[in-house]
Order: sequence, then structure tokens, then C-alpha cells
Amino acid sequence: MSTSGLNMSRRIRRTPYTDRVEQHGVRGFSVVNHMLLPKAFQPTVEEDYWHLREHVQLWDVSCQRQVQITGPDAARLVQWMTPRNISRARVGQCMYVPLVDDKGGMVNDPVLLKLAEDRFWLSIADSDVLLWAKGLALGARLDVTVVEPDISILSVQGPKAEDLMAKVFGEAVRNIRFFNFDFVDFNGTRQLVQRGGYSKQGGFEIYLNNGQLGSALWDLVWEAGRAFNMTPGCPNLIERIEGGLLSYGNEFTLENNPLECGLAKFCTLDGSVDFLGLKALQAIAAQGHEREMRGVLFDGGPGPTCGKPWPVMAGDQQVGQITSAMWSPRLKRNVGLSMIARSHWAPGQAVSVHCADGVIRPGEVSALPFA
Ligand code: THG
Repeated sequence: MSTSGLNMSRRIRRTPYTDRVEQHGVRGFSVVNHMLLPKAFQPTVEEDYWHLREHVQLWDVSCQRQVQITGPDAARLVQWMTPRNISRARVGQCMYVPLVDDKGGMVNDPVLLKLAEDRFWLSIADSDVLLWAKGLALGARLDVTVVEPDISILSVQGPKAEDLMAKVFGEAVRNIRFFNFDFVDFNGTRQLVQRGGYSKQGGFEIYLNNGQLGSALWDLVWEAGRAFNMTPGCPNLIERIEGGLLSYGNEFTLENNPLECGLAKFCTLDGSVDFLGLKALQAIAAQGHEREMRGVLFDGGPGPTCGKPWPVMAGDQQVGQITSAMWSPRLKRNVGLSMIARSHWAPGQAVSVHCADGVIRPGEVSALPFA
């Protein structure tokens, strides 16, 4: 049984695609938003990596749950939660939005979809935004409804994604621009398709609005994918790190603010946008944040799995901790993500990484994304 190692129960939610993922021989799961996320299919992450860069993959990322906010105060609530100015977003547009609390701490980093002037989805990373949004709405007596709708994202990632999607859903999908969405017909149902996804190889996400249709959607895309050398896949650790895509709970938590996360460009702090953490982030910005997200390139051959943070040292001073790392078969070095202290965050600064196998691997700080 492919779920061995995880004791399954109703709390760990299956997805509409889990049956198919198991049939394809998934080799393990993680749990995100209380829902299964496939972790591997090919024998090695490297094989998946090269395939993702050259062909196209089908990913069950249903764990990217939607928090739907509707009603007269919907835009107000969304803006209250994020320092990014959403006032000029058009219907059909997506935005990557940091969510912060009153202290400026990161609550989540979802993709925002504007479905109508009074209707939004937050496509969330791994934290309970549904409860946070409901609590804020109740406390502030906002006229909104906050629910988790029956939406399950099937992601098509890789350089051949556009040709495959055009074959399955028609040529019009080619006109969808990055971080925009449109609707396609699927067996007489209307489904939202967004260009984007959790890789830098190009792709689309299908926001299936009826879990009963999961296997049928998987099968349709899978059959068409045969001509494109499609494989089942999942977010790839090597590709994600190289691309500088951050993972909530790994690279950053509620303890971090968006400036530390390198998300300053998504923060309007001049007071023209009113949100929950404005005062706190203004104070942090005035003071200057003390650490910031960077890449670390390091040698010493492939390391172990980074299951717990690895200290990043400069001499005997700890200047950071690696929270995700992997051997890059392309760069022929290890690539890692770490917040780095201001004193050492300039690219090129020499550091050493104290890995869990006891080996101290020498390296240097890098800008993100890695070249
Ligand atoms: N797709 C959807 N929902 C998601 C993710 C996703 N929710 C959870 C998680 N992933 C959120 N995190 C990210 C992080 C980065 C991006 C998307 C979601 C991303 N960033 C672009 C980049 O870095 O190139 C550009 C962002 C921008 O410029 O606006 O795509 O993958 N549905």
C-alpha cells in the first residue's frame, strides 16, 4: 500500500485524484492543509527533475485549498489580510499575496484569484487560513461568507504543458497570460484554468469544481499526455529550490515577516493601503530587518535529506539555517534556502553548512533564483 508509513484516517484527507495517484505507483505522501500531497513517483528526485524540465507532468496539488470569500465586504477583508495592494486587480487576474497578522508575521503566502468584484479565492499554502479569515470577519462584523469550496487543483507543469492543454481544452488556453485565468469546457462543465503553478517550467492549473469528476479529469489529461511523454509528478524539490519558490512552514513561519522572506516588493507600506500588520511592518521597515531569504550554494557532494534545519556558519557565528536543500545535478553543487543575517546576506559571502550527516560543507551565499 502506497500510504505505508502514514496511518490513514479521515483527518488526513484524500483528494479526488488519490485513487489515480496510487494506481500510478506513488512512492509516498506528505500532508498539507490536512490533505495528501504525493511526494515521489520516479525512483529519484533527479529523474523527476530532468523530466519536468524537458516534458510535462501531471500533479495532484489538491492540498492547495481554496478559501472562498464572498459578499459586499469581500474585497475589504482580503485587503485587510495582505500588505499587497489588491485594488487594481482585474477579474480574471491572480496575485501572489503575503498574508500577515497584526505583528507583521507571515500567516500564509497564497495565490489570490479575483473571480468577481465581490468574490475571491485564496489558494493557500500550509496553514489554516479558513479559520483565520472567519475569525477576522466575525470580529470585525464584516458582511462576508468564508468557506472552503469543493475545488481540487490538477496541475500540468513543464515545457510541453501548453501544447497538451491546447489539445485537451482547445487553442484558447494559449491566450491565457501568466497569473491570469479563464474557463474551459470539460464534459459539459465549466472549469477554471490558470496559467502558473509551483514550478518555473511553465504550466497550468485546473481548478476542478466537482470532486466527483476527479478520475475523469485525470484520465482525460493523462490519455492526451501519452503523446507528450507525460508522467505523474509532484512539486520537485530541486527545481523549486533552484527557482527560489518558498514553502510556508519550511522556509518561513508566523515568526517571519514578509521583508525577511524577500517579499518586500509585494508590500505597500506608505499608508495608502490599510491592512492588519501595517504599523508593525512600518516599524520593522524603519528599523531595518535583520535577516533575509537567500540561496546557499555548497560543495562536498550530495548531502542527506534536510529533515531538520542545518546551521549556516561564518566562522563560529551562526548566520542562518538551511530549511530546504538538495543536490542540483545541473549546477553540480548543493542548493539550499536560508534566511541569512544582514552581515552576511550579500551574494558571494563565504559560509559553511553543518549538515545532519556530520559533514561541514563549504559554500557561499547566492541571490535567488539560482542562476
Ligand atoms: N498554485 C496555487 N496555489 C498555491 C501554490 C501554487 N498555494 C500554495 C503555494 N503554491 C503558494 N506559494 C507560491 C509561491 C510562488 C508562486 C506561487 C505560489 C509563484 N511565484 C511567481 C514567481 O516566483 O516567479 C511569481 C509571483 C508574482 O510575481 O506574482 O508563482 O503554486 N494555485
